[in-house]
Amino acid sequence: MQKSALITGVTGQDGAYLCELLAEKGYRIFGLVPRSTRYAFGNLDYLGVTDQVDFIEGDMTDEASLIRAVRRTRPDEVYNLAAQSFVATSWEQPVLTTEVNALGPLKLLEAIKDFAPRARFYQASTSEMFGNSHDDGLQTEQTPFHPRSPYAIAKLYAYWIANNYRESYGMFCVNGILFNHESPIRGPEFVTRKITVNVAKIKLGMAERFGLGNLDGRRDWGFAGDYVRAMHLMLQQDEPDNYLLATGTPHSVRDFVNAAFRHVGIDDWQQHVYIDPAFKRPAEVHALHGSPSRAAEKLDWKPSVTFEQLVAMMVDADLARLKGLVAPGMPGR
Ligand code: NAP
Ligand code: G4F
Repeated sequence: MQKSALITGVTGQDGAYLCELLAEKGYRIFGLVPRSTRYAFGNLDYLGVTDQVDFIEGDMTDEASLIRAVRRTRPDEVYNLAAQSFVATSWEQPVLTTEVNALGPLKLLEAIKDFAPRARFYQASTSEMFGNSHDDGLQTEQTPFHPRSPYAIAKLYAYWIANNYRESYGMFCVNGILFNHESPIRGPEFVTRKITVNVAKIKLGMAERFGLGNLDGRRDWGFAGDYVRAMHLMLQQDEPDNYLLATGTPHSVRDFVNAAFRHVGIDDWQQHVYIDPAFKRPAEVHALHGSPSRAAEKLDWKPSVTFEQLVAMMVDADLARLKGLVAPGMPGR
């Protein structure tokens, strides 16, 4: 029988890659979209999957719309990817971030409990919940959390409420604790895409320099396409559980800058990058470095794209877009 999935955050980076995967698997896909972005389908268009999705208007802050979406679709699987996902913005809009990222999942879980209690639920949890906490430099499913931003604190609430609905009501709720994952359709405000867009512009003579904040921040960057495969696998297990996804190989922002410029044959990248304090954060997470061993063992998952391949893929996509090789507006962000 055909399976169905309801995806919140369907127009985001992960939403688009997940749609591509589920469409290949023959799912009926329902996508929740807020009124404000009802027609912002750039990422879905980029991957050619817009036609595969039945869109339902709704917003994570509007409980009635979530109830209606779940009642109308009665999905087999729910992927809660919607979020105010930009950490820096969470200091500017902490209340909105909490309403979307913490209370949103609670409202969605309530709707599922009442109208589709057998649906399997995926919560997009994050390595940001660890903050600077680690065990010998490495984060695992057992590492204590110490969130450092309103974003991470809201996500920690969502993590626990998903665990709690599993324990309280026997619902199939899983948390994917995902480390940073990127792609050519990563939002341009995130550091990787900001770098690849600007490097492509500099290569093409369209810009000279750009500003960045903390170059010493270290992240464990993987490819979004790999990570959505694991989201799906988590919901196919016999028992619900939480899994951490990472590559296991961290790099600094400086490494990313260096690799992106190197890819286009520019060696003197220091001439093109300046430090702009406006991009420094009130509380920084200095280093995220995850161990994917449990996901490898239990889900038989491993990332397929290396750091160098990821950088090259993103820079090449931005070069192509800027040369007009991809229709304007694709992706539209
Ligand atoms: P993204 O590209 O920023 O996508 C977020 C999605 O949420 C967008 O479709 C956005 O719609 C939607 N959204 C925002 N506010 C909403 C609201 N009030 N109601 C309904 N939808 C709303 O994020 P992503 O990179 O795909 O990440 C997906 C999820 O994984 C997020 O929850 C993020 O926090 C989490 N996560 C991401 C990473 C990562 O490295 N990418 C790592 C760990 C966890 P609009 O764009 O139209 O506003
Ligand atoms: O690319 P970022 O903004 O991603 P960040 O804060 O790690 O968050 C992303 O990954 C999380 C998972 O760990 C997700 F939960 C979250 O939703 C999001 O997808 O920043 C990465 C690093 C930070 O250390 C930041 O301080 O880059 C540093 N950075 C330096 N200059 C900058 C800049 N970040 C941005 N966005 N812009 C800069 O100019």
